[in-house]
Amino acid sequence: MNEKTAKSVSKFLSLVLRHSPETIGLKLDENGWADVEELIIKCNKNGSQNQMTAELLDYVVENNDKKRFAFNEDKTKIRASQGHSISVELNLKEAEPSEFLYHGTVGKFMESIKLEGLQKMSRQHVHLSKDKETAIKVGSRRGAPQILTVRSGVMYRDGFKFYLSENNVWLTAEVPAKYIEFKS
Ligand code: HQG
Repeated sequence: MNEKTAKSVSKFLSLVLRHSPETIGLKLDENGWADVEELIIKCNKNGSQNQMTAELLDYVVENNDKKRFAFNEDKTKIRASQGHSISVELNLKEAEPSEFLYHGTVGKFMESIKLEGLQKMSRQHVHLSKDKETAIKVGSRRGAPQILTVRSGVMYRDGFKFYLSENNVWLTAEVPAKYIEFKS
């Protein structure tokens, strides 16, 4: 499998399974699942760059660098494991985080984050990483990365809820500024 093809399919799936299924006339159920057969047909009718096949979908689910997508048990349905902007009920597992988690961002957002804390912006949750390396990758998508250390242990003990997605991204509703260390 050509890695360039796999990446382009992953991007297209992120678009339709996290943000705008309507671009290809797809409907997700309330838990974010799309019917696999319907997805394949609609990708092929509506502008996927690559010819979508069950094999290609299998490959992307298995080999995706961040395991962004998952099948249900009998592989009739597929969904994104996190990262949605549309409202879906993922039945995320609540979990106790380690003492610190990390968030990668860029300098231009810093003033606002100092005032408002980390907000979920257009997504359903604030995304946090368990190590700095991952946070650096997340921040680098937008420019020179700035890494924020989140006092997740203290937040948790103060009653904030944390969730761990299927693909091991830490999620929470918001991080008030007082729980953020601005020097990493
Ligand atoms: C920033 C990717 C101003 C925040 C990644 C971020 C991740 C604020 C941007 C996942 C703010 C939102 C999510 C505030 C937060 N004022 N800016 N109060 N609070 N921000 O893309 O965390 O590859 O929605 O720092 O790897 O960058 O797509 O969130 O820069 O896991 O699977 O607002 O997306 O995963 O951006 O990335 P995003 P994110 P995938």
